[in-house]
Amino acid sequence: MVTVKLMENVMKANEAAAEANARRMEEAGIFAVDMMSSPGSGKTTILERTLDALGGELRTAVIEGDLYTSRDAERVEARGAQVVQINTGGACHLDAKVVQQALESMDLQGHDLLFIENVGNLICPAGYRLGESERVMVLSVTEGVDKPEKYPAMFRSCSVALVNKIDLLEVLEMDIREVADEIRRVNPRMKILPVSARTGEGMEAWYEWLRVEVRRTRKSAVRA
Ligand SMILES: Nc1nc2c(ncn2[C@@H]2O[C@H](COP(=O)(O)OP(=O)(O)OP(=O)(O)O)[C@@H](O)[C@H]2O)c(=O)[nH]1
Ligand SMILES: [Mg+2]
Repeated sequence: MVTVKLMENVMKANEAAAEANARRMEEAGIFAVDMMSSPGSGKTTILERTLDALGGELRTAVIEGDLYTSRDAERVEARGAQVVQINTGGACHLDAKVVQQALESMDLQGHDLLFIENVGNLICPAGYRLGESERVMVLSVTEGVDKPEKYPAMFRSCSVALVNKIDLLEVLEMDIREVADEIRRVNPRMKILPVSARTGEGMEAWYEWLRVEVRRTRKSAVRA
């Protein structure tokens, strides 16, 4: 059927562009993270805090994916990062082609770490590789413990879950172990980092993970 073929072609073109993006970033020795979550889980707040903490240590750039506005881009730019805004014009996810265009306008050699904040959506972004080194998702505790089972593709496609807003656990009468168990039922290999971007609790483990991955990426770029 024609519609199936069209979709196959779209996915093939995306894979090819994702491969090209991955190669470019590997050559430049950049560790690239695709940050995904539902709207409002705290992706931008986590980025702001991360830039404050690691700004003096890692040269960090950000690609901001948003439907129409540049509000998140302005927030991270204020923290000193080089930022490229992508407005999808209503599309519910980024794809590798638009990221390829964004990479063209960036000084890749001058950076160690690239965050790509995807459009807030727990479904569509999971299907599109961008050429990232790792996929990281944010699940805020206010979203409820049933989300891993209801949106398994996103949880299976990521290697790290930042469980955000743990400062609210007490008000919500929630146990973080219950959230972790639900995630592991869907993805037993997920690295789970409970954090509060508001208070900073747990954020050091996230920074350490980033430092280790950046070092590993740099080393393999030097060897190649
Ligand atoms: N209590 C609490 N609020 C938080 C925390 N992290 C973020 N928020 C708040 O949650 C709201 C949404 O945060 P954002 O960082 O904009 O979320 P986002 O995932 O970037 O949202 P989109 O880009 O629209 O998908 C803001 O009001 C933040 O201040 C946290 O750890 N604790
Ligand atoms: Mg945001």
